[in-house]
This record gives sequence, C-alpha cells and structure tokens, in this order.
Amino acid sequence: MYKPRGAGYDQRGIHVLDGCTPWPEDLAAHYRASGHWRGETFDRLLRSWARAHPHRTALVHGTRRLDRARLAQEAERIARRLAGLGVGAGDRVVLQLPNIPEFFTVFFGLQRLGAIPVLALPLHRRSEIVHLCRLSQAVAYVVPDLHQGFDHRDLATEVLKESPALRHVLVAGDPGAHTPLDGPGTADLPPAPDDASEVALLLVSGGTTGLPKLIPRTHDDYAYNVRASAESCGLGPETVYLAALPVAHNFALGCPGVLGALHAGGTAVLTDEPDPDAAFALIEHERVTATALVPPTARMWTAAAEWGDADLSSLRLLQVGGARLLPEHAAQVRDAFGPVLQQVFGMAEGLLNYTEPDAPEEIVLHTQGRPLSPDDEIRVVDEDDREVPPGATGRLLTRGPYTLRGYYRADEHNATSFTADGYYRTGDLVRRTPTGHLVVEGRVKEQINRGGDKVAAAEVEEQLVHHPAVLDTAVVPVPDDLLGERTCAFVVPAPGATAPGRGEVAAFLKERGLAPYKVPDRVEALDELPVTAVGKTDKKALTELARQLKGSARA
Ligand code: OOB
Repeated sequence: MYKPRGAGYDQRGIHVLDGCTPWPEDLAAHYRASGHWRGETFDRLLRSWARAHPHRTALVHGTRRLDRARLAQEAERIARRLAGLGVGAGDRVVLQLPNIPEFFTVFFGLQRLGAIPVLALPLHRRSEIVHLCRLSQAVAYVVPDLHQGFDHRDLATEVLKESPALRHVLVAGDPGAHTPLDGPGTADLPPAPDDASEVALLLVSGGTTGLPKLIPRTHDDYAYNVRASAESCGLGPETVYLAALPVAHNFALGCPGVLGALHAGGTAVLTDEPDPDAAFALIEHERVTATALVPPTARMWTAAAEWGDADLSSLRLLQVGGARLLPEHAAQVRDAFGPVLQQVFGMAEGLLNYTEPDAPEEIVLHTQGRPLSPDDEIRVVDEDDREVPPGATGRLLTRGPYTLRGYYRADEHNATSFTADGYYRTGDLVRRTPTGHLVVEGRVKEQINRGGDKVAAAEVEEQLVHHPAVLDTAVVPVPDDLLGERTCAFVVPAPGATAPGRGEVAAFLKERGLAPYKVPDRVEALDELPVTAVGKTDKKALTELARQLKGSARA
C-alpha cells in the first residue's frame, strides 16, 4: 500500500489528509449503515456513468459537446499528463477554471490520480490564489488563458513566485510561458484510488475571519451530497442542467449541479453568461430543464421573462439560493416561471436545505427549505448554546453526513467554529417552522452577502489597513435593493493624512490582488471608530450609520 504524499493516517490506519478532522467512528458507521456513504470514489462514479451510457451527452459548451465516454477519456488523458509531471495521490492542485468542459476533465483527471482539486473561484486574484496555494501547498495551478478580459497566465506567473510548493502552471488554451493542458498524456497511471473516506476536493469558504478557508469534502460525503440532492430535486436522464453560476461553487457543482445531472444520467450545459439574453437562448435551444441562480440574477430573469418571447417551457426546476430571497421576489419568480421555484439555503461547509417546488405557497415563498438528509442534525440556540423555544430565532448549529467537522489546517479557527460535540456554527440566524423548514433571519458572522458573493469583513479590513493614509478601518454591510447587501468601509485617516476615497481604495485593493467583488461599494471617512463597552469596534453602530448615510445620500 502506498502512502499518498501529504497524507497521514488516522487511528484506524486509514489515511486522511493531514489537517482534516474525520467524523467520529460511531457516526461514520451510522452513515454507512444508512446507505448514505457507499464507499464510491468520484473516479469510480465517472467510470460507471460512462459505462452505463457512453454516448449520452455529458457536457455542452457553445458548439462543443462531450459524451460520457469522451469525458472519461479526456479525464484519463489529463491524469496521464499530470502523472507525467509528477502529480500523484494526495497532491493538491488549485483549479481555477470558468464554466468550460476542461473544469470537469481536470476535476476527474485529478480524481483518477487521487489528487485533490482546490476549487478557486474565477474571480479570485493574487491575494486569494497565493493564499490558497500556500495553505494547500499545491504543486500545480490550472488556469484559462484569458477569461473575461483578464490574463490568468500573468497572474499565474506572479503566483509561482510567491508559492514555494508550486511547480507547474497548466493553461487551458494558449499557454504562453506555461505548460499546455492540451497535448498527449503518456505516463503510466498508478492504481486508481479506492478509499472513499479520503478527501476528494477542497472547497473555498466565504470566510468570516481574514482569508478564505478550505473545506475538505470526502468522496463519501460529497457523493452523498450530490446523489441525495439529485434524488430530492427529481433529476433524471431527461435532465438538462444549465450551469450559469460558477461550477467551482458548491451550488452549481453538486447541489445537485453538474455532478447531480451527470449522476442522474442527464446533461449539463455550461455558460459564463447568466444574463437573461444569453441564458434564455440556451434554455430554448438546449431545452434546459433545471438551473440554479442567486437572487439578483433570478430577479433579472424574472423581469426579462415578463417581456421576452423566448420559449422557457422546458424549465422544471429553478433553484434560487446563496442569499436571502424576499417573499415578494419569490412570488414574482413564481408568477413569471410557474411552479418551478425552489429556494436553496446551503453552504460550502455542507448542510443543504431545499423547499419542495410543489409545496404550499407558505413554504416555497416564505422559507428557505428543509434539511436534505434525515441525518442532518439541527440545533437553534442562543449565544450560550442553549436551545431556543420552538419557532424562536437563534443561531443555527448543524452536523451530519455531509457537513465538515473541521476546516483544513485551521486548528485555531476550528476551536471556535465547532461545538465540543462537533456541530458546525454556521453563523446564520434562523427560525424553524412547525414543518421543519428553516427561515433565514440574518446572521451573526461578520460576512457581507453581496448577492451570493461572500465578503469577509476581516479580509477587506486586513488589506485596507496597509494603505498609508489609513489608520483604522471597519467594513460593514449596507442594504441594497438589487444585491441584498453591499459593502461599506469606514476609514480613519492616519495622522496628517486625508482619508482615501472610493476610487483610490478600489485601485489600492486591486493592486494588492484582492478579488474585485470584495472592493467596498462605499467608503466613508470617520475621525474614529465607535467602540463597545468592552472596547471592541462597534459594528452594530457602524452598520446603523452606514444605513443612515445611504438614506441621506439618496434623499
Ligand atoms: C452557498 O454557499 P456559500 O458557502 O457561498 O455561502 C453560505 C452562506 C450561508 O451560511 C448563508 O449565510 C448564506 O450563504 N445563504 C443564504 C441562503 N443560501 C446561502 N442566506 C439566505 N438565504 C439563502 N437561501 O451560498 C450555497 C451553497 C450550496 C447551495 C446553495 C448556496
């Protein structure tokens, strides 16, 4: 038996990636006995999908169509190519590809090797990517050449300089100075991985404290996430799933997402253009049956559906999640598209909640769904972790067969993000209805939800204090009609300096390599930040102030 590099062994002699927290053995045994965990790796799953229906279309992108056999062949070619570069079991590879077939050929190529993809988002920039490469000690980084006007090869050149473990950059398209992803794969392959309790992928968290964290998802847990989601959402061989959100995000990847569509025997259509014009044309042309959106996009689609004449009659499931969908907006979506709306309250960390599209209006419009698994354990508690009365709002804690037990290599953070008995503190404020559905009422975590894009206040603050004219700063949410929330940065100028304005802040953060969606939408100067009785920055007061400033700016 070979030992994957970077991996250690747990007490049972089963290797797990160093820095991951396994489920306790009694719960793991229960999840296996319940049939949730079936011991299937993603490599085996792909092969079984390809064997069952080799000529069924798996992926569509523009004029490209890959059937299942081709997807499996391409994955094997990539696996051989990566093996030739020395990438092997347990190695981490940062994958930053948009919605193109190569995302999946590389994803499954890595699965064949037992290597672990780290799923960066297309909008991540130097700050996030260097952090992800260093934290994961990635040996390779896979990028597109150009995407939406941004040259990822140049970014990769910078990332290489700052990431000591990184040896290879592979480019989908014109490689420039780097290694082409295209080309023969000739190296021998090692034995296929067969331990489904291993980590299959690392998802990136929206973050609350500083830089993003990595979420280990095992084959067992993520395959269950995908299978149970596909079943619960009624996907089947006739499913044509449109991936309009980034497939690197859990929602479009596995809830049920592209992997769920493939698992169910269906097809996935990939696009980077979620705007109604492009998406409606695809829905009509490919007869799309299911898709997933964040609330702002759902609202744009709703407005466009009322005016346009595209034939959207194939659509059976319209998932909306990632941020709060107000009941009146939910009603508009339902009026425009019919009874196909499903609200999804999920997180990269695990727990998924779905409304049933045929449930009464009260549920579909007013709740964010019910936990996917009978073994999802939910607690709604006060600040002392005491259960609140039924129906009251409290903090959501959860554990279950597909919810992480610890972030990757994050001991300090894990000490506060989990209870002693392994519940994950989601940071969301929820209320539970008598039917067991959850209503998201707000959050306790310091995160701004910008229409589904998560911005950790601390991450922006840590960058902004590096500005020479900034003495101190605090980043808070401001309500916004379209995105739900935008970001407002309060800045205290350094002695003798003038506080930078929004333009300067934007240029500065861009220069520091921060993803563009994290740049504050507003910047306000203050002489000092208000503090609480114990001397901490009073974010509540600042949130209120940001609200007032916005109101007065409008008046
Ligand atoms: C999804 O995943 P993440 O990791 O980007 O963000 C998770 C957080 C949740 O903790 C919650 O604060 C917020 O996003 N959220 C919602 C919501 N869905 C997610 N807040 C209110 N209403 C909703 N429906 O966002 C995600 C992952 C898988 C499926 C769907 C969404």
